Amino acid sequence: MSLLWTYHQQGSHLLLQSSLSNILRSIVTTSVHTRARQSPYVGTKDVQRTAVPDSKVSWKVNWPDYKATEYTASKVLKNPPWADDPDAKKIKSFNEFDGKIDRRSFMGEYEIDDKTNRPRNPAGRTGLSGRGLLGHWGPNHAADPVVTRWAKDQSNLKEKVLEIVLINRKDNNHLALPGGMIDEGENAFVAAKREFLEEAMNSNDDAVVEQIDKLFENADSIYKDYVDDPRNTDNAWMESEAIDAHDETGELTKDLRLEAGDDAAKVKWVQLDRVHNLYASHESMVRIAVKKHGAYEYWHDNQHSSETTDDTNNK
Ligand code: RP5
Repeated sequence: MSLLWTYHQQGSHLLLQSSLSNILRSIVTTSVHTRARQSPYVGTKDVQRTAVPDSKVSWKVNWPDYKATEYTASKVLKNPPWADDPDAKKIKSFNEFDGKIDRRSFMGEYEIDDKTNRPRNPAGRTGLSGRGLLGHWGPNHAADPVVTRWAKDQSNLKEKVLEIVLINRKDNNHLALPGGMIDEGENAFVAAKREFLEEAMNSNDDAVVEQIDKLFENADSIYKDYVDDPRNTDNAWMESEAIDAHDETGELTKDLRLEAGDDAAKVKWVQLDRVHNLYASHESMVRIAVKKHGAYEYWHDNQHSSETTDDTNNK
């Protein structure tokens, strides 16, 4: 588990905020990745990962015969601007900034294979070597906006329920936070706002940007960690920082006109009154926000909804 501290400058006060995310995360997440071991590999019909049982995920468990399936998508091998050179030996600066590319991990220093110069996934074996669909060897950094407010109709509820802005991803229709990759030189707050504008508002009009700036004015970092993303491999993996923008009174979001854009097929407000089958590690991020705001901890009651839930509204 990463031991990070988040510093926020608010007015003239420098607040040292202990990593609430790490404490809460340990309560709400499981310890081994599961989506990062699924077959066939996402986006393919025939790339099967080597099966890795829970007991052998950790690199500390000796497995001399372990041989992962090698796969890197052809669009990644073509070396587009967002991807690294196919030869990991060309990368000189792992575990630090490499020009504008942040190759540090929230999980601490990761190991590099002596022979291949490939980084080793700090969360353990995935059954797949190479980069799959990911551009960078090692960590690939994302930011996830967690935009919440209190559900409007609380009359039949015993505890206060939050609602949250979620999208359906275009690539797999999964219900997800409207997050995305951090661009070179960006920080997570800027990236989370930009992704929210692109995927949940489909707009960069000045008035809309101003509205979202206000919504994120008191936003907080609540999660900085590994993500159990189905694209992860033994040598490339997702990490994310989740940014919590909570609208306590409902005033900041009452005129928000949600519209899906970019990688999002749909966008909606979703009530957090049951478990939704969210993408990657988004459920963990959402639970941290729920605990932080003292809302109904829906996961204690064993209800589960399909990922295309109906209890949504767009106003
Ligand atoms: C997840 O993938 C992150 O948590 C983030 O939501 C997302 C970033 O990837 P793209 O949406 O850009 O594909 O692991």
